Amino acid sequence: MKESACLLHTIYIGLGSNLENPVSQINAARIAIGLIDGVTEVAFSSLYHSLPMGPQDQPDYVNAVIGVETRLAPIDLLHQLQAIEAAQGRVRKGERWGARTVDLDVLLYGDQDIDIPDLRVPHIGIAERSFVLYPLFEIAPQLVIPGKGILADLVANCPLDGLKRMA
Ligand code: A4P
Ligand code: MG
Repeated sequence: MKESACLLHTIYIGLGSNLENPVSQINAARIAIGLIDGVTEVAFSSLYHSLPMGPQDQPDYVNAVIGVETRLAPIDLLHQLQAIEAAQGRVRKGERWGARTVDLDVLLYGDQDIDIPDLRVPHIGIAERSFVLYPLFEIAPQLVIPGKGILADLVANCPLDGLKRMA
């Protein structure tokens, strides 16, 4: 794993689940992320209940955002997150935006713009999704999203779309 000369970055990861006890899935993924070698949790949002974006014949989602610090290279972090998805039984059926036990998206990697075959950061949907913007704003209200603008402005212009913070 490449840790080497990389600087310490703050990374935000979106967590989503709508299968097999979503709250447990999110909590298990949070623990697994904290156990990645070289990754330290610095913030974790509330859990949010959200209506499915995409196909409507699937259960509602639970979403959250975690902030971590790491020197891992972006692609290495992505591979670690994909291993966690696989360990939690994620099956990719080829349907876009279909149901899943857990989905871990790299939302932001410091202030970097990354566009390589397997990874685009900021995440492509970051600026339009209430289930990403609101939990992110809860833990990092000062953020500016590269290429998109001030997070507070994006939140102010994003309808809740049924998003509810869970107790
Ligand atoms: N990939 C590229 N950039 C990234 C990134 N920044 N983070 C690539 C993570 N992966 C990234 O992802 C497909 C490919 O994206 C990967 O191979 C990776 O190399 P995937 O997880 O296999 O597939 P996916 O998640 O079904 O596709 P996609 O288009 O990423 O979907 P999204 O954007 O993750 O949306 N509704 C609610 N309410 N809440 C949700 O969380 N999530 C989705 C999935 C749909 N509807 C939802 C929710
Ligand atoms: Mg995804």
